[in-house]
This record gives sequence, C-alpha cells and structure tokens, in this order.
Amino acid sequence: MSRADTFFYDRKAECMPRVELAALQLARLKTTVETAYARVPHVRAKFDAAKVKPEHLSSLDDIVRFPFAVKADLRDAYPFGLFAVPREQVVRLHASSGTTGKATVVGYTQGDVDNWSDLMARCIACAGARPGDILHNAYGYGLFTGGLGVHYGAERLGCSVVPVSGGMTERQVTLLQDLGAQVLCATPSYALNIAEVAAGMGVDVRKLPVRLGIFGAEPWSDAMRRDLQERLGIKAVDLYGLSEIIGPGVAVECDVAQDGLHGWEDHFLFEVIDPNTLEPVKDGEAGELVITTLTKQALPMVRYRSRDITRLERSPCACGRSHVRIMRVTGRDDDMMIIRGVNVYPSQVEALLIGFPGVAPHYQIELKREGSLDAMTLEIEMAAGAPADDASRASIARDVAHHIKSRIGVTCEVAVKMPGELPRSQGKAVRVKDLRGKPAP
Ligand code: DLL
Repeated sequence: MSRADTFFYDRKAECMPRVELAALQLARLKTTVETAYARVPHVRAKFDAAKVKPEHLSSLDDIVRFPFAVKADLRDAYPFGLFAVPREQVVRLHASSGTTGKATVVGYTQGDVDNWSDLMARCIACAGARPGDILHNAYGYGLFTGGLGVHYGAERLGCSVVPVSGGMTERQVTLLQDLGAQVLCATPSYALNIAEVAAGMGVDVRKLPVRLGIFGAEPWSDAMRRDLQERLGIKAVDLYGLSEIIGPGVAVECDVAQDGLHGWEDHFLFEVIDPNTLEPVKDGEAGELVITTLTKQALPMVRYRSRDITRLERSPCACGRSHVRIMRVTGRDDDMMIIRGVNVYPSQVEALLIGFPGVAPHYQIELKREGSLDAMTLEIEMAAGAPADDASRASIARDVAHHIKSRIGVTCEVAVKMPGELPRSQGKAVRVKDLRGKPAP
C-alpha cells in the first residue's frame, strides 16, 4: 500500500454520509439498549426506576428518556456487575487507579478487543501515521488502557511498535535516536519531560526522524501544543478516550486540520448536556460530554456522564471525514476550581503560562482554605538559563500573578521555583494539590 492509500484506515466508515450514519446508529443503539436491559440487572433496575423500556426508543432523539450512567454505577457493581456477557467470555480486564475512590474495572470480549484495535488503527492513521512507521509508545502499559490500546491499534495499522511504556526517560531518548521512530505516543506532559531530558543529554529531537506526536489522556492547551511542536520538531495531535467507554480511540484529531477531534459515531453516540440541569445544550454550546457505546459487548454503556467539558462541531472538516468533531476537552467539571467565586480550569492557567518570558512550562496549583474562602497558590518554575536572583524571581511572580488576574480574573499567590524543582510527569500529570480537606459540617 502506498502512503496515499492509507490516508483513511477505513474510508467507507470514516466518510459515511450522515443519513447512513444516523440509520446505523439507531440500529446499533437499539441493540445496545436491549442487551443492557436484558442482561445487566443494575441497568434494568435503573431503567425500571425511570419507567423507560428499550421499546421506547424509536428515534435517536429518544435517548434523552433513558437514565444516565455515572462512575458510581461501576463502583457499586464492582468488579464485574455491569458485564453483559458471562465473565468467561471476557478476554481482557483494565482498571482505573482508584486514587479518587475505589478502583473501577472494565472488560472486553475478543470482539471488543478487535473493534478497539480497529478504532485505534483508524485514529493513528487519522493522526497522520502510516503503515511501516516506527511508533514509540510511551503510554503506560498495564491496567491503564493507554499502552495496550495504542499498541494493538498501531500493530493493526502495520506500524513497528516500540512498547516502551512510561519512565526511564533517558533510555527513551536513546531509543528514539537508535531506532528512529517517526511517531511518538505519550501524554503531553510526559512528551514535555522527554523533550527536556533530551535537551539535557545534548540531543536535539528536532533533528531525529520523529515527525508526529499523538498526545492525550489529560487536558492540554493549544499553547502546550505549539510548545511541544517547536521543541520536538513535530506535528502534535490530540487523542481522547476513557476506560469506561473503551479507552483511547473514542476521538482523534486529523493532522490535516488539527482542529477538533473526530468522534467515531458508528461506534459511539455523543450528547452534550448542561451538568447542572442535565438537559441537552444547544448544538455547538459547551457542556458535559455524555457517551453511549453502540458496539461494546462486554460492557455496554448507556448515556455515560464523562464529566469532560467540551462542545460538538458539526461543520465539515477539511480532511473529508463526516463524523462530528469533539472540540478540545478543556477539563473535567470535577477539576474546575472555584476561587473566590471565579471558575478556573488548570488548562486555562497552563495556556497563560506557556511562552511567558523566563518561565518553564511546568506548574502545579495548590488549593488551601483561608477562613471560609479558597486560596490558590500557583507554583511555577524558572526557565533554564533565565536570571534566578531574588529580584528577578520576585518580579516574575508579580508579573504572572498580574497576568492571571487580568486574563482569568482570579487572585493567586505565585511561588517561583528553580529549574527542575517541580515534579516531572511520567504519565498523567498531577496539576492540582488540594489541601483544603473536607468542608466543616
Ligand atoms: O486516559 C484513555 C486514553 C489513553 C486517552 C491514552 C488518550 C490516550 P482514563 O484513564 O479512563 O482513560 O481517563 C479518562 O482522561 O475522561 C478525560 O478527563 C481525560 N482525557 C483523556 N484524553 C483526553 C484528552 C484514558 N485528549 C479521562 N484531552 C477522560 C483532555 C483527556 N482530557
């Protein structure tokens, strides 16, 4: 196959006319809803409580009659209670780390793994990788879906996969040099770590064969994209997914437009709701992304509330794919901080910090309670080589605090650290240290 032939991994599916896509969605939605109701007692109980039955679904719009699924459903049914197939038919299990509560477990039949591999191959090709490329996969392998999800898709596309996982960053740089990967897959914060370690080793990644970064699994700003493209000499595209739905592979940007992520509507139904009223928002407005799986066998999910804030864009994309675009996820509604009445996402702070003179693109936000008010301290780091005497640091702290106040409207204290002082990411970066404890009863 020539490179041009593989612009689409599955042209028929990726460019399906909208009318055909909607008919396919409705047929698959009916099967999903019927199967979940018939085979998962937890789902049946929720449908019954909402007084809705699978036969109430006669058009895609009827989806709004069905109850939402939330993370707590997975916890309540831990570990296998939401599976719609006998456990023996589940060939793969993944789990979330459980840092914010009990872990949640997700399962896949062989058919699910095959579909997932196809979807990821589609994503990797859409992002701009081609069969024959060497793909350095620095997403974590193991219970996290990133490593294996990308791995199976890349093999399916016909790439040579380097399954390096996260960590041992100097070795990653050496592998990039020695094996000559054209594609780098990692979280954006880990890609930044690789870039920095490479620079410290005297390696100019821009001179290496790597030309494409497929970054995701955490929110990142356009400013971060520009920074990574510049440091690594690559094109960087965004990859989105969540384990409860499938893992990576739900949506990806194309390298043609780099403007919103193609959400694969033949496998998923996307809605955006107002997280407060739970009503659908108007087309194009921002809200919480809700996803229904259309082809999952082991773990069908009806109206899963992702907590991710985004908006849908239905205008055609320059690449020719017909599927809806999910615009960059700015953050999760549970990551939103309310500082003295102002709503702030960490990614807004990131967008302001990157490119700020004398400041490195590393940051952490510390939240404390002062009396009855929340207070935010922003920890930033001097760029390597920038003047780091007390007066320069104090002046940077003042300038950054002023910039944030004037652009986001929030007052914060800025603590300026020396180069290398803030923790570096090995996977998903921890952006917020919440020291507020539980509110007093
Ligand atoms: O992070 C799956 C994944 C792996 C996606 C590799 C992309 C690449 P979870 O660990 O279940 O799954 O975390 C899912 O991470 O609800 C979002 O809040 C966040 N997230 C994932 N991708 C993006 C992205 C994987 N591109 C949660 N932009 C999701 C912003 C993202 N947030």
